[in-house]
Amino acid sequence: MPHHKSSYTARAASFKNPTASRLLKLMDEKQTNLSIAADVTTKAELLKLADVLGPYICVFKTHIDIVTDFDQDLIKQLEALAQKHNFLIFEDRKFADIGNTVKHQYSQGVYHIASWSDITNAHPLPGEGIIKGLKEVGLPLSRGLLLLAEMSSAGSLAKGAYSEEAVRMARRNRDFVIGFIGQRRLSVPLDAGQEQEDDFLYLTPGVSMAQPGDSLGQQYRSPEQVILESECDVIIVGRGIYGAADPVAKATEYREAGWAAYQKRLGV
Ligand code: 5BU
Repeated sequence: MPHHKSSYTARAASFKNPTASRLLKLMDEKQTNLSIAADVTTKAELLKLADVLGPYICVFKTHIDIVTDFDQDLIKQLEALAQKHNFLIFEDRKFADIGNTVKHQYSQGVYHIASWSDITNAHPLPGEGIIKGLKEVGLPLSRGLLLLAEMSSAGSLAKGAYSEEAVRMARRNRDFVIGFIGQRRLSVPLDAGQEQEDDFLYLTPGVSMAQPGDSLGQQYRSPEQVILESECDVIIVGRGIYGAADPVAKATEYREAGWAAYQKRLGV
């Protein structure tokens, strides 16, 4: 059976990485494949979103470097909310440098991302050294990495052979690379000696039920297009939720749409 036709829980066992298994199980437990892109610029707003939306999401996605009044207490409180509501934290850092540099960017600096973010992501652009560098830091902490195989923005250069190579890199690093940021489940010819495709998670930004895009190149698709047609696993929604007058009501709508599409995919 193709991976995307199995339940999230059934797929959890095939991942050695504990963060991937935990995510898949909690999605079925909480009945949600919704991730919020919490792109707000103050500590108070970020924590408020985590607390009010926590019950409806599987992953809380941050851009920690846009928070103007960042401090360590923000991390402490965010971790407490992740525990309270049982969601994972994903710092959308998009690392893009050589292995030795990203190692420091991941573990040190102001943010110490590896110490609190369950999941982070990296561009495959520099080659496999970027994975090896991040892995040195992240694997001992049981973290998971997503590779940016594709982007949602118009004119993205991450396509074709580039995206396929991302899949091959992931196959070689399955202990740490748990999946992709992408627009669709990728189908790449098996490597020599490989008997069946490895399962990977696909988390997909560029989701809105209201807009076709924004004025800066963002392109949106619906939860049904992403989960059912493109066979991805998690919908990532930002302005469609936090920009609405009632974010909790909107989160409920996106959660229901994402879940209905998943059930349709399973044939439930
Ligand atoms: P939006 O408000 O739903 O458009 O926010 C989308 C979020 O996903 C935002 O945090 C982006 O940085 C992030 N994103 C994206 O939009 N497209 C991509 O291909 C990647 C990340 Br990778």
